[in-house]
Amino acid sequence: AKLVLATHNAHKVDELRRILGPLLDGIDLVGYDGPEPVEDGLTFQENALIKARAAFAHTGVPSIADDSGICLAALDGAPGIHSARYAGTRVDSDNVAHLLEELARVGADRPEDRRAEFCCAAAFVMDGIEHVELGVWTGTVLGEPAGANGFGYDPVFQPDGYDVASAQLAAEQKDAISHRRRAFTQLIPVVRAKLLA
Ligand code: ITT
Repeated sequence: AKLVLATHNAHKVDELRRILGPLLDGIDLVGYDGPEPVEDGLTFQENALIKARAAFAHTGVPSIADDSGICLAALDGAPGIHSARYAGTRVDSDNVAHLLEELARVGADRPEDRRAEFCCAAAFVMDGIEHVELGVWTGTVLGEPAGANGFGYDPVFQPDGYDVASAQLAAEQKDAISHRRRAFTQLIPVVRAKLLA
């Protein structure tokens, strides 16, 4: 059975291929280069469904999608669903710099003021079926970037239980505990049940 992965973000594709690999026995995961829908949902879950629906509509093949981002209580949940373009561009280092500026602007200096959640919504759409799962990874935003692994906000996200940034974890370490892992670990049994039924 074929399954379309409806993301254009190469970093997500890498992580998802690693995370999903062992779970996809009997399923052929293919990329998506069709049109990107307008992501006008108000939640990660809505936007993940919008992307999976668009890929299914365009390809006719059952599709999965990832919508993700980082949320800070000190910033009323920002950048949230706007994480990819928080600084007005898609440049990761600009987005990280903007996040640190915003935290400085509101005086969120102490670690306890810098609590953060990475969220990932994983959606599955095929004929007559729509399903979405949310994965959350909690931590703290650091004062300055560290590490070169991962992407996006990984250089300033210190996961709970670790004393390094997510960008200082090996790929397999991040894959084992991330918001993306949590969301897709919940989604894939549903995909398998429907696809291989
Ligand atoms: P697609 O819509 O094509 O999937 P995108 O990059 O536009 O790709 P999103 O709208 O879901 O996807 O934005 C996700 C952003 O959230 C991403 O660009 C990062 O800035 C941030 N992000 C998500 N997961 C992350 C992770 O594991 N590590 C670091 N940053 C992450």
